[in-house]
Amino acid sequence: MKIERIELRRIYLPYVRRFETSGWYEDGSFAIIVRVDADGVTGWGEAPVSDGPWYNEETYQTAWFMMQTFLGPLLLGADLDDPRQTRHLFKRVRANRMAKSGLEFAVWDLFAREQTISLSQLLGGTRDKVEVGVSVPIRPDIPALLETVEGYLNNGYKRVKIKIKPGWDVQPTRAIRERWPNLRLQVDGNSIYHLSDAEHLKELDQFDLLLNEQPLDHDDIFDHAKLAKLISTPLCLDESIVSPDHARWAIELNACRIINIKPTRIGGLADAVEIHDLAQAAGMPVWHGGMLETGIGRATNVALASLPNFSLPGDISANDRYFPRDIVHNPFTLNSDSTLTVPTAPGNGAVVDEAYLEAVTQERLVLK
Ligand code: OSB
Ligand code: MG
Repeated sequence: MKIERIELRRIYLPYVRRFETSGWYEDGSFAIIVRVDADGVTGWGEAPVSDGPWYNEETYQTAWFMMQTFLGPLLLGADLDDPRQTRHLFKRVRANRMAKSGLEFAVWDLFAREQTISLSQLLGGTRDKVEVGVSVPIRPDIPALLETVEGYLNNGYKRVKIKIKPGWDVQPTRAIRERWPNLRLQVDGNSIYHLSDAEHLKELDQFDLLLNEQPLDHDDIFDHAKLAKLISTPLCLDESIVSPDHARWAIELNACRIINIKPTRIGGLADAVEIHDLAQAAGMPVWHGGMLETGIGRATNVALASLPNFSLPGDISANDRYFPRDIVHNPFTLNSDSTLTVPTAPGNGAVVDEAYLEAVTQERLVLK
């Protein structure tokens, strides 16, 4: 398929509540929504970038610039036989993986829609439902945290992740564990700790956590391998795993026992599938993380999470946990077994609400 037109939209879509981590907070999504057109077919993608370089180095401004100046022109006019060729087109451009993935997602969606098969099918998915949990932001105090968690449990989520930071780690984890002894619980420090905090992090071992996600630096693998020897809670890497090579290094160094896969952090679905396969061959489970995506990125994530080695619940909650109103007509709803149903419609399955998308668009650019 020859890519004839690329449209970028930077949106602002308010969240239902503030999302706060160890290093930043957000009150809404600053995602870039991508539309590509070829042979009368339309594909949609999303780069879930934010207003600052807090999670990784990208922001909506850098991603916009990279898409407009380098990545868009590389993709425009390209005649592709397979969506996996997109990563080769982009290979000369270093890093900027969220910018790449927004475009790459749209190309995958385009191919699946053209072949009238679901994105899950095109990626090699094997499940019709994916298990999901909820990621709970840092809250002002313990009563507020317990109330928030209780609300999500009442909604039907059966796995909870809490954001932690120094001064908000052992205590909130203990409070949740005491109240819900059997809850599937995990923590995420978003790179706020240092190896010298190992003794402190070891205190979390008493709470029977599923995993401890990315306590150390965003680009560290080496010290995580050291930390892994000092604590019994399974370490999971998020920020540090940005390519199949990084996954291989982490596996060979025993820097983690679990990998959080976010295709946007990795630069696209092709590399994400490669990491999935690599981990599977090494006997390592993966799970699907989230970046508070709109209904477009969320549909892409659900399709990827239908692959067989995604064996822990994902951070892919139903749309209404994030947005009062989303930019799709068919938001996901939570099934009673804490799953989302994998779309079977062609492509990622998202039916874009183009009128509302237009209403929340802050900036628009067409390349053709
Ligand atoms: O570290 O997993 C993370 C959100 C934004 C940036 C980083 C992270 C997160 C989440 C939320 O934890 C996951 C989600 O529900 O989308
Ligand atoms: Mg994380």
